Amino acid sequence: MIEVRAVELRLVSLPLVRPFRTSFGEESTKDAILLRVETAEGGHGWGECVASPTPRYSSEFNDAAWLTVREYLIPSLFRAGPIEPGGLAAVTSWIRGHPMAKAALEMAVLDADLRSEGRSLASFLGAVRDRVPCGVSVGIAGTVEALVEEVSGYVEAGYRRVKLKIEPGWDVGPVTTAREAFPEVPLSVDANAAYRLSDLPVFEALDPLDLMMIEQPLGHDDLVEHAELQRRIDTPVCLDESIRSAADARAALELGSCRIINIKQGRVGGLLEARRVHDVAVDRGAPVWCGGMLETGVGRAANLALAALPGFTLPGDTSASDRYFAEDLTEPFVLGDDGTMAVPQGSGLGVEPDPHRLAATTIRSERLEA
Ligand code: SMG
Ligand code: MG
Repeated sequence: MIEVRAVELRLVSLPLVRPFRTSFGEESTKDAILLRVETAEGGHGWGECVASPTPRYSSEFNDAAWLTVREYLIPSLFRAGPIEPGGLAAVTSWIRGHPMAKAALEMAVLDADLRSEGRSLASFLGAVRDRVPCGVSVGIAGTVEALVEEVSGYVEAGYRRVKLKIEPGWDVGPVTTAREAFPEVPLSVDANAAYRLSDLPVFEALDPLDLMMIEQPLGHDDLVEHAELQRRIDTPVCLDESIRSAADARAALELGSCRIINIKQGRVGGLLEARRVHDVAVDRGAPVWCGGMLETGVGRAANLALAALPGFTLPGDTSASDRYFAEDLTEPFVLGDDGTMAVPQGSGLGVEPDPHRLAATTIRSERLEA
């Protein structure tokens, strides 16, 4: 049981080592809300919200998440008194939507609870490995030369899979060039919902390139047209944005909308729902992998714990700290020469943000008490 008595909200901004461009825009800083909960017993826990500054990847965005946490989630949590972390969803279920805000709070509550028990998040979730294979996500580059150079660096670093962001006008050409330059490297593409079913010729042209998957090619909330596309191409479709719950995962796999699922705990409302998505996929024989939202070390620790579950059989977007930041908030996560990263084994998340780094990166903070 855990009783939260105070919560600190904090918006941090970290410069990215290189701007990250997707089909929906470019980011040159990582702006994230961090939550620190304090318990009646004097413990604490951290959570990171994966929302972005603008509602492009999903309808959530930082200012909205901040308000959701402050006005609705925290008052509900304070009113609930002592709860099991698994009971948080019931306490906040009256609040429709806002999965990223809910996930951040659940992460903090789980971290506090597991710290007090001296148990790691990985062990609590059911991890079966202590290192996980890592991939990297490469933004839309200015030129194919720049793309090949960037991919070379990641391949040399040891990443086990390279995902290329695509959009109309940056697809078959650059992906074919990358395939020719790196014939042996496991490659995938991610469109972030930038295409329509009428773009079938693009996917037919990508089909012979031996891609591991095509991620979220069509509408962000579509399942039916993805099923139609999957019937027409051999390359597995992977869904990201379209999977917001275990129920969505079940629907997608039964409809044939995808053969692979990208699991992001924030997108599905938390680590516990993420585990349920994993379980649905394992039951149906579909591989899953851990997605990324350019998390700081706090959220990265949670992703690595999740990626250690048995069904996460494909490399995730769980890259090393130096792929994102010159200086992370926590001790940096480092890629091993074999392209794997260690799953944190300490209590809870197993990491703690550095107070000096926090002070240097915080642009807004607020404290709420029961
Ligand atoms: O964390 O390395 C990372 C980024 C992985 O490509 C990545 N994420 O659609 O999968 C995705 C995108 C969403 C980024 S939105 C900020
Ligand atoms: Mg994606």
